[in-house]
Amino acid sequence: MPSIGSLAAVAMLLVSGAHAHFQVQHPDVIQPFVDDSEPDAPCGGYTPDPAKLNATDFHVDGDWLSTRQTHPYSNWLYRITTDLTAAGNWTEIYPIFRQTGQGEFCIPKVTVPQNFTGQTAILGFVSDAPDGLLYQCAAVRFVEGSVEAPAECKNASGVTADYISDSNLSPLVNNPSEEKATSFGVSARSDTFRGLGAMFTVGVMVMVGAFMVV
Ligand SMILES: *[C@@H]1O[C@H](CO)[C@@H](O)[C@H](O)[C@H]1NC(C)=O
Ligand SMILES: *[C@@H]1O[C@H](CO)[C@@H](O)[C@H](O)[C@H]1NC(C)=O
Ligand SMILES: *[C@@H]1O[C@H](CO)[C@@H](O)[C@H](O)[C@H]1NC(C)=O
Ligand SMILES: *[C@@H]1O[C@H](CO)[C@@H](O)[C@H](O)[C@H]1NC(C)=O
Ligand SMILES: [Cu+2]
Repeated sequence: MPSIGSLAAVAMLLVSGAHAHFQVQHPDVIQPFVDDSEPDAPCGGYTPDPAKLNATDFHVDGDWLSTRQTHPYSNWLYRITTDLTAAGNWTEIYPIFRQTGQGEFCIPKVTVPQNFTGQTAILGFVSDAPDGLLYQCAAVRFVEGSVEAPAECKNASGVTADYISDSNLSPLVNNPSEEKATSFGVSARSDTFRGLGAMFTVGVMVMVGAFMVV
C-alpha cells in the first residue's frame, strides 16, 4: 500500500509536466520565458544581466501587479532587490497570500518604500504551487507617484485571496510579514475548510494521475 505522500508525489510529478504553471502579465518579465525552468531560483532559469535590463517604470505610491496561474491554488510572494543579479537581499513588498482558483489575479495598488525611488531593481514573483516553488523576475525602475491600473488589470471570476503564512516563502525575504488576521475582503474561511480543499485537490490529482497511467 503506497503512502499518501508517495501518491501525492506521483500526482505532483504528473501535474508538473501537464500545464503551464504561471505567467506574469505586468510588469513585463525578463526574457526568455521557459515554462519548464520556472522551478529554478531566483528568476526561472537565468541570472539577470545588469548590463541588459530593459526596466519598466514602477510607481512607488501605487502600481499594479498581474499574474495568471494554471494551478487550482498557490501562495504568492512579491519581492524586490537592488542586487541586479537577483542573488539576494530581497525585500517583501506585499504580504504573502493564497490565491484560490485558476486564472488572472491583479492587485491594483502595490506600494514600495519611497526610499527606493530612482533605483533600478529586480521584482521577483514566487509562487508556492502544488508542484513546488516557481519563479519569475521583472526589471523595474522605481519612480515617484502612482498610476491607475488599466482595464486589463482584473481577477478571473471565482478567484479568491486570503493572507496566509508560508514557511517555504518567508525565508526568501529579509522582512517576512506576520500572518495577517484579516483577509482581503470577504472574511477568511476557516483553516479546516482550507485544509479540506487542499486534500480534495490532491485527491483529484491522484485520480487524474491514475487515469493517465491507465
Ligand atoms: C523594452 O521593453 C519595451 C516595453 O516593454 C518593449 O517595447 C521593447 O521592445 C523592449 N526593448 C528591448 C530591446 O527588449
Ligand atoms: C540591500 O537592500 C537595501 C534596500 O532594501 C539597500 O539599502 C542595501 O544597500 C542593500 N545591500 C546590499 C549589500 O546590496
Ligand atoms: C529604506 O529605508 C529602510 C529603513 O527605513 C532601510 O532598511 C532600507 O535599506 C532603505 N532602502 C533603500 C533602498 O535605501
Ligand atoms: C483582486 O482580488 C483582490 C482580493 O480580493 C483584490 O484586493 C483586488 O483589488 C482585486 N483586483 C481587481 C482588479 O479587482
Ligand atoms: Cu505548475
